[in-house]
Amino acid sequence: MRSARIACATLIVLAIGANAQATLRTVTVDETTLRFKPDTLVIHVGDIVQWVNPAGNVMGHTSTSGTGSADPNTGKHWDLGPFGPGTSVQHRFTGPGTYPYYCIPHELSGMKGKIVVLNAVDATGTGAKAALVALLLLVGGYAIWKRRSVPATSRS
Ligand SMILES: [Cu+2]
Repeated sequence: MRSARIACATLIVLAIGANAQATLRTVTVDETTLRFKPDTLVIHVGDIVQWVNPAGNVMGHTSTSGTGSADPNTGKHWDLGPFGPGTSVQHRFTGPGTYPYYCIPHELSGMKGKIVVLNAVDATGTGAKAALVALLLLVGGYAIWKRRSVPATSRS
């Protein structure tokens, strides 16, 4: 039982450690619709978002935090670009929250997006899933231990 607990604790630590790794996530500029794709991206703290302006596009774009030019905090978190066709820009998200952003030259066309940053461990994270599996193993181990403790004479 003690070794099972230690194994589970190790699994949980490994799960949290693995989930703390930074992942590179991509948002692509679609010039046919003047939209960021996807326009809402859910990531985890520590992840890096890369905005890509594909070669073949013809315009420069920005990724600027805030809801628009009227936002008093526009550009407070990041203000990248303009980046031309065939180039990209990146920003690493270090705090949880919902971060709206937009493209300065195409604000009036509605070119905007949102990055939702979740804590490293949450209900939908792989770390949480691994921790749940570890907990189920712990519960399972306990159930097996209980069954074995039942005297043979009491079995039907
Ligand atoms: Cu743009």
